[in-house]
Amino acid sequence: MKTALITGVTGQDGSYLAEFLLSKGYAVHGTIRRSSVDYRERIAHLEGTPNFHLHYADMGDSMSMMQVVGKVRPDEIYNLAAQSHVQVSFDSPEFTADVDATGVLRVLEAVRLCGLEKSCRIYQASTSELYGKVEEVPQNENTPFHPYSPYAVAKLYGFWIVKEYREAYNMFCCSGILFNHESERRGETFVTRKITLAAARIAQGKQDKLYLGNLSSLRDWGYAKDYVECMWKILQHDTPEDFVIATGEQHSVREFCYYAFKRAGIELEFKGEGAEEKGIDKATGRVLVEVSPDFYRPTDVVNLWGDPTKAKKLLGWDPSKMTSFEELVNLMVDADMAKVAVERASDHVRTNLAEYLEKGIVK
Ligand code: NAP
Ligand code: F7E
Repeated sequence: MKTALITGVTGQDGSYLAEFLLSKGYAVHGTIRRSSVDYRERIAHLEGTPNFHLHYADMGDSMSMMQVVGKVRPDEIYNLAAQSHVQVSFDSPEFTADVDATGVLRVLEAVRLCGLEKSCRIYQASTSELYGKVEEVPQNENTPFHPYSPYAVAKLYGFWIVKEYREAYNMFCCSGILFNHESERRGETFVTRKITLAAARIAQGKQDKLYLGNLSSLRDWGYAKDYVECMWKILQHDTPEDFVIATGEQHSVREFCYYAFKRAGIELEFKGEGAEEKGIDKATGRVLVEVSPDFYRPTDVVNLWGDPTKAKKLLGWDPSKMTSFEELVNLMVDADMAKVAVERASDHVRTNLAEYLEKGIVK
């Protein structure tokens, strides 16, 4: 039985990857952080599963990293832990650098200091944000990097230190340059999930309007569940190499919004430009989407489009067999429609219960 260690197992990708590796027969160990409230909802269904184990460790704390690597002695490490929100990286640049840049070094050094550099394969969660202010479209493994946020600059260090350890110490460590991948488990402040949740709430009368930033920004969006399999494939490849993983299709934030509202039963029409642009419900004339400059970034990456030719050739990655853009939007909206319906039902029960208690109908 192979043993894998996943840092960031409580995140979107970590939770799907843990499920995937368990299904492949791995013993899966994940790192978690102490929190005053328990936010392990993405992995709650896995806790108690044989072969699934959790350990406290923080990317900012080399001792905890050494301890967990030394104890688990993994065959494979998937380093997914990161401060992953680009906009937040402008507010917390030092924390982002510590976790997303130096944190990678801590993992690599922990492997070396535990004497595992010959046996342990390491996957680093790199990102299309490295292309930033893009210098060519679409982007592949040879496209020059031009990071355009504190997040991307930190991730660039992660990319290069992985390459350095591969060359200097002959370690099997690789970066997956993954383009945006989303799911029903996506954090609620990333644009796709913010939109699908708002579409569900607006359709069910729980929210009036959605405020967004740059509607024209372009992304190559895939489904997270499809992407985690590629992380594993990258580590099963004969030689340690870096790979772009993407769908090869590009859509705007505006388009994502249009399809999400459509799935929720609302047809939007966009009128106006820049900060004055609005998404209007065609049936009622109500303005449901507005632009708020609060969501603009000091520097924004606006033209990401991946070219996954290398992964197609060497890893058998076939985007045409994966979840399509429209299927992705639909599955996210459907999940949020169900979530909001459950919230409404429990609101209803609470309101009725309060009324019955007040009237003495129930005691
Ligand atoms: P996510 O949902 O934000 O998950 C991030 C994970 O990192 C969480 O488990 C989080 O723990 C953990 N973490 C954050 N700071 C930590 C620290 N100081 N010490 C230990 N753990 C810490 O991100 P994701 O979407 O799954 O992405 C996974 C990785 O892929 C990240 O490195 C991200 O930068 C990268 N990436 C993501 C995408 C994408 O489109 N999703 C694309 C390219 C690359 P808590 O739950 O305790 O916060
Ligand atoms: O923004 C625009 C925003 O925050 C996408 C992370 O997983 O993918 C993710 O980073 C675009 C940007 O993702 C809003 O300006 C408009 O141009 O969903 P996002 P991201 O920045 O692409 C990469 C690959 C990662 O590596 C990261 O870890 O959408 N946008 N209006 C908005 N974005 C947000 N969040 N909120 C808005 O209201």
